[in-house]
Amino acid sequence: MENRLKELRQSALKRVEAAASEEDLRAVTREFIGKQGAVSELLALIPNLPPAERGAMGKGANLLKRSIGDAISERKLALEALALDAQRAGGDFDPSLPGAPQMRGSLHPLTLVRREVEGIFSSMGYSILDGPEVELDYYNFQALNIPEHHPAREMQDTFYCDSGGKLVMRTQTSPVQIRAMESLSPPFRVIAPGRVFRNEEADATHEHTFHQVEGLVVGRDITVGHLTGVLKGFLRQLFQRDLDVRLRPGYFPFVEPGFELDIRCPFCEEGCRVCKKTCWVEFCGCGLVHPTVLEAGGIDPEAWTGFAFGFGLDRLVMLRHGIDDIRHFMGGDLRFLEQF
Ligand code: FA5
Repeated sequence: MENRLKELRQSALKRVEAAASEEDLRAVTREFIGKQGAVSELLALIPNLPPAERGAMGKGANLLKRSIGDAISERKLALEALALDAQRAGGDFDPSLPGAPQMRGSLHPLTLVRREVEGIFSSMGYSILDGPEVELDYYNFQALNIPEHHPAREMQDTFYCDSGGKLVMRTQTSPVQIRAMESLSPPFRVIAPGRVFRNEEADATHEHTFHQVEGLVVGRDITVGHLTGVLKGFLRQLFQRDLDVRLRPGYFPFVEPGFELDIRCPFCEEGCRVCKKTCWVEFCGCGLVHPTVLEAGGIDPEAWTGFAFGFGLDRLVMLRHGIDDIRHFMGGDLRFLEQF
């Protein structure tokens, strides 16, 4: 039996060495290590051997099977390399032909507009800040003048991350206001774009995960005029023309007075689908920073004042590109994404 193993090894390796094509290699595989090949035949004889010899024989036959298999794979690679060399040498290979086309990705529309927004505010001297998406209740609510059990908590359905209610998925980018106040000395101006989360059912204009851009300016004698001036300047650059804005009273516990700022519909004069025939489109919540919030951020409200705003980036992108359903953004449909 041992001699048979040796013989088989020698003849199989010789055949592999001599193989000149894949077809030859397939034949060697069949004859030696296939289901009915020589090695399998040998394995079938093992039960007839004396028990003391069976183990060594089985091991030897399996090793042989593996080494023939390895030799076949090696020879296959060598034949492929030879074929490529021959093709190149024969002049059929044209290195100037274009390669197989590759699928190219593109930036998401939200990323494109976020970068544009960051560029405009940077040009106005604003720094760009980031904040954690999993946030302490303290920053998301308490320090923003929304204590526990305050009815304003009902305005934003919250995903809580722990049973104690200390950790939340941030419902707004406003907590970055407090983090900014803690880490910067006034005067300063910052924006903080980022993802926010609300436990809401999705529809054409609402998502549970969406994006906001927060703005905060702290300085001396800040007024509502500064606030509207900055937002009008921003909108002028974004839409490349002057757009009227209007303020309506709006309640946010962290600003006083607080407003909703609307922009005149960029698409029509008499009312259209986008502005729902009102000629005005809601743009953001905003106001002058509440003294209690400045204090929570470690800033003296007697010496400093500020304004803040927060707008939904998704809705802005929808407005910009006439997108009718917010769910397209995270739907993963390439036909939508490839348009940007
Ligand atoms: C706020 O979140 C305040 N933090 C904004 C603010 C900042 C006010 C600073 C004052 C000072 P509001 O809940 O209205 O406010 O959300 C702001 C914007 O987020 C909305 O105008 C809207 O564009 C967007 N938004 C709110 N909920 C959703 C949602 N479910 N899906 C998509 N966008 C949303």
